[in-house]
Amino acid sequence: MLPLIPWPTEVLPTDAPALALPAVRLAPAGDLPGTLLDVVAEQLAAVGVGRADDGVPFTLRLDPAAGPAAADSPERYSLTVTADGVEAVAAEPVGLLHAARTLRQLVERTDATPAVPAIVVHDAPRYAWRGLSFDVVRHWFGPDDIRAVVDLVAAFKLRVLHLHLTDDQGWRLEIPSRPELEKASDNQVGGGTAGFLTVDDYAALQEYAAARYVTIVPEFDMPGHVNAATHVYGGLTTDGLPTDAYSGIEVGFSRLHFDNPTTEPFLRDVIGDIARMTRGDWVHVGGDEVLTMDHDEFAKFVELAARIVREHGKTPIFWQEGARGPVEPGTLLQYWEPKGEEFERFVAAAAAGAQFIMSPGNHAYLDMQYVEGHPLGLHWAGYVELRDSYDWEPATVIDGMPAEAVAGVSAAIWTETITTRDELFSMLLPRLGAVAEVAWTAPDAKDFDAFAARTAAAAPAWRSHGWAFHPTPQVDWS
Ligand code: TNX
Repeated sequence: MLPLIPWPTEVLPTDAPALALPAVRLAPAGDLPGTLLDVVAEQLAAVGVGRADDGVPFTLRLDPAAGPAAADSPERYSLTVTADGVEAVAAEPVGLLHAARTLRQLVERTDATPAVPAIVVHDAPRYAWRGLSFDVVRHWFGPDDIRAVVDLVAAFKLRVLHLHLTDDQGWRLEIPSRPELEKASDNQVGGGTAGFLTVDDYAALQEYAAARYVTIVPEFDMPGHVNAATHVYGGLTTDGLPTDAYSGIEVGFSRLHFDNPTTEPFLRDVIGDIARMTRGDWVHVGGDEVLTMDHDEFAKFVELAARIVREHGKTPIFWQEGARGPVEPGTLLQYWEPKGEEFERFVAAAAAGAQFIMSPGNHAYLDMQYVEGHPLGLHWAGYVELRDSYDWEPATVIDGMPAEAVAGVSAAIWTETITTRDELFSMLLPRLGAVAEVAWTAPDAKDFDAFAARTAAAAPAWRSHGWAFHPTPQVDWS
């Protein structure tokens, strides 16, 4: 049983004996970024494989012919393990890191010397957009926890970590033009001390993620979910009075007002600063669950926020509600709630050039309880056991939507009920592996029983990395 998650395009075991791998000597053919080699070494160090001049040769080479025969993804790669050493070949540097991640999952540590089976892998992802959306507002998770989550998503070859940074309970990112927002950082669900990413924290996090080929996508959620902002800036409300701090878990009650003269300057300051601080191409501007605003006012917010994001050279992302506004080609919409009556709107948005990130609550919301009575999580989208996270098809979730309109898949974890890193990881694992496989693996190569067996085989490594996981009865862990 090869503990590979997500399952690759082609796996060709060979008859050659396993290769002992106490240490590797990284042998880049041609110029490769030094940070890439360091991160490759870090992947192997995590499973006890050192880096040494007299180690087993591990050749890393760029070659457009890498990967499965028909693959055109820039992430395609091949990995070959023989008795003489290891070779990774990829079209682009990210593929070399994917090869190292595959190698990391293959390392067996049953005895003192790590070893890998002799094998050939040709691999490429189905979707380019493979991510996790992570709420660091409802309960505060700081830079160390976020880095641990970067490591986890990277291990499953995901490319995007979307951070939900603002909501009713707190504001989690320093905005230099609006320094008072820090006053809204020391609150979370249930009250208590929380925190805030400074400009430097945010830059360092993005650098850490970028070295692992993970892009941080920041979200400023508007025009709802803004109580942290109205708590600091009373001028954003209609009576000019600041709202009270909020530490409950209701949604939908807070809002901005389009015609209030303070509103557009606030959007321009916040979106402008976030865009300037962000290395990636995207800024998420929310748009979800505004339950107290009419259609026309909401549409004006969508148009304005998208325009400001574009003025700063970034691409806007909205939750699916963004389809209620004018949609420009290239806009990304994140599907989350199965609302059949909105499907026509989504199809129209796709026809206008929008692309969809699929995060269906009943499959990809990893803050849903596994089963009734599970000690953590909510259940508004149902109970989401491992198999529910695995058995779904992104291209057919929205009736009538062309398959090409799907940019990819994002799992999501909201933290109303989740307070510690172990709780967080026990909701992410093993389900994040299932969503990663939905995003990466060809539909006809998926098989839940095989996935469950690979999950069991991966668990010892998770334990040794200190990654908590939920021992769902859908897996035979023995
Ligand atoms: C819906 S998903 C929300 C969040 C909640 C989440 C809880 C979305 C766009 N909005 O505000 O935290 O449900 O599962």
